[in-house]
Amino acid sequence: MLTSMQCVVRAVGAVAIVVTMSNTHAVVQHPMDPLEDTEILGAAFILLGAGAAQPGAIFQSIDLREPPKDVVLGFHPGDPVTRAATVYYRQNKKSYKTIVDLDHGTLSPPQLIPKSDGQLGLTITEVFDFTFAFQDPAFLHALALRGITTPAQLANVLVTPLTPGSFGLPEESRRIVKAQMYYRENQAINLYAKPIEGMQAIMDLDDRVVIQVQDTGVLPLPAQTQEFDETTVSTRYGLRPALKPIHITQPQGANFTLTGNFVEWQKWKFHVRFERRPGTVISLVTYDGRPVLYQGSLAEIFVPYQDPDANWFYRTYMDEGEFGFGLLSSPLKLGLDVPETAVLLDALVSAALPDPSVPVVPLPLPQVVGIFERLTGTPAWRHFELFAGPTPAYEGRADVELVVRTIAQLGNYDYLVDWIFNQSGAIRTEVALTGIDAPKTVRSTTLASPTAAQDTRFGALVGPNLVAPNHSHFFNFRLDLDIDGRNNTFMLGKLKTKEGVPGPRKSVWVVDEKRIERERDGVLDADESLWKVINPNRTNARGYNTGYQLESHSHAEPLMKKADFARAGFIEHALWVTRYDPDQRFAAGDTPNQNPGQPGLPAYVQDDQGLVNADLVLWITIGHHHVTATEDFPVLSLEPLSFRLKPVNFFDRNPALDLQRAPFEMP
Ligand SMILES: [Cu+2]
Repeated sequence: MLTSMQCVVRAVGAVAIVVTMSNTHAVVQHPMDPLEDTEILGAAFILLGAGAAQPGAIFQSIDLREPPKDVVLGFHPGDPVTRAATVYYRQNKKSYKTIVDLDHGTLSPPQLIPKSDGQLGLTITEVFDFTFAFQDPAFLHALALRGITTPAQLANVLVTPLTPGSFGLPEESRRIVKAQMYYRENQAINLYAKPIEGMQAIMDLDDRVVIQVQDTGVLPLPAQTQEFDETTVSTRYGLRPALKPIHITQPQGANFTLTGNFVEWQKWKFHVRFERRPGTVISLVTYDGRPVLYQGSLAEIFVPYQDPDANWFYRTYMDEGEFGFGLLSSPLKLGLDVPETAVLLDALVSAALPDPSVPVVPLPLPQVVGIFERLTGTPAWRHFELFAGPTPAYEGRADVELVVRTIAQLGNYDYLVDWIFNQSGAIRTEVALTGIDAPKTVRSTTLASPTAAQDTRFGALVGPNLVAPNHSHFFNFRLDLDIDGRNNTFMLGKLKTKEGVPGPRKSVWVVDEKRIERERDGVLDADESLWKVINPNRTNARGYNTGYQLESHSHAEPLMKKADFARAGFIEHALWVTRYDPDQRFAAGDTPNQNPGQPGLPAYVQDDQGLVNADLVLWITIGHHHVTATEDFPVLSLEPLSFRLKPVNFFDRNPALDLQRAPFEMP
């Protein structure tokens, strides 16, 4: 096997010097390990060297292409590691996909992505600089109508590029963003306090021009900033007294180990890597050596706003596929974002940043993954027995969890994603929303204002002259379960009322279970269902097939007509069960941006593959309908959503029975 460095040298001799200088990384140890800087650059140089891409191409993404599952599962430490990358790039206003074999310096024939399959997600190089807008007469005219004319005032205009969704409008035939402008005077943290409302600029990202400025009428800017730094809050509203110190200490160190990218804690072992689009990817999860989850990752985010205004209707963001959850992840602060005992990991992703020296920038993202243990302050299990004898009996064990956390800033919002492992064999995945509601400038200052009824039809007044329109947040997660091995079966349980039972009772509830045979029957809603994946070839001591149940704690219905979310068709059902396909990683497909079709899960299940005794992937959507409120501003307190995978007949008894009494238990 060639090293990636040799590939680079082979691809383009001279330019490779740049690469050599940055080759300071540890060698790849496992097929699931993330791409290194040399591999990211190597993939780009292979494309350039082969003439598939020309200088100036925008390498939208260069991500690890995992080896086939057999290869990964058959891998032993020290074996040669096969490396490949999936590359999406933009060349001469066209988008292409190819797979680069980093071992041999070859590539698959680049596939043109037609507009009917959508656009690539945005790149930093395309949205970095909007100075061209300030040369556009219509743009300047609309600002001038709002009293923004002098160079100093124009320098305060912040242009935010918003993805346009897909509504069959003429401008959508081009690669565009719709820009919302904000006026920024001295704001440091809340840049969204003064929306320049009624004005929208449609920009062509290829031609770097404003193609249309829409003006639905001038509204005065809100007078007040909405900063939330300690000094501003202290001056405006006052601060409560400071807390006395609270410290979390682990005097003998953490109970988990990190070897390469593998984490081991209690009986769990898993691989962690970080990717540009999904952020943290958890792979090869085993409990006590038994396979549970081959891979779990965030598979899409969809955030449709619920305001039909000409400047708001299109705001139906696909935060992962259009922007990149990993790319926009931010450093974690010890003692605040994560406990002071957390271990922070750095990551590296490909970024199309403007840099004349390299075709793509391997962008280091410091401290974006936090791993820590958490004493939850609740028991894992307990029983108090009053009637045990002369004195009551008590037996219980303290609950400790292991958390893997990432936080991304997607525009005004901040999203936490936690993968939480517990001692009872369960994995809980939590998303929490914080950050700033996207606000809209209005005339009203209170509900007593004459315009208030009109202004608050689709949202709440969160400050003087500011309404936060209602919206939803949907998160889809891809769960490639391998319960005790690859061949699994999905069982759908329904709780039903059974009448005509013997004795005085008129009814009881019972569980009706059936096997889901094919993909089109594996499209499921969140009623009184039990979703279970079993291994039909394995049983526990009681004779049950070993299994895991998936339970949603945060289901949300679409509440819109299908035409308004066609490209996010995954939200129409709470759960989709598909047969494993390495090319299916994202719930709305690879290119949801401006996608006019119904990509992703609705397309994946078209071939209606069999699901019995097969390699299954579960796709769960959790969501939150955000009815905005005054407390959301100027910054939103954490709003949590979650789902959980829990063992069902996987073990012969409570797996946490073997917990020792904790040394921190008080007498
Ligand atoms: Cu929200």
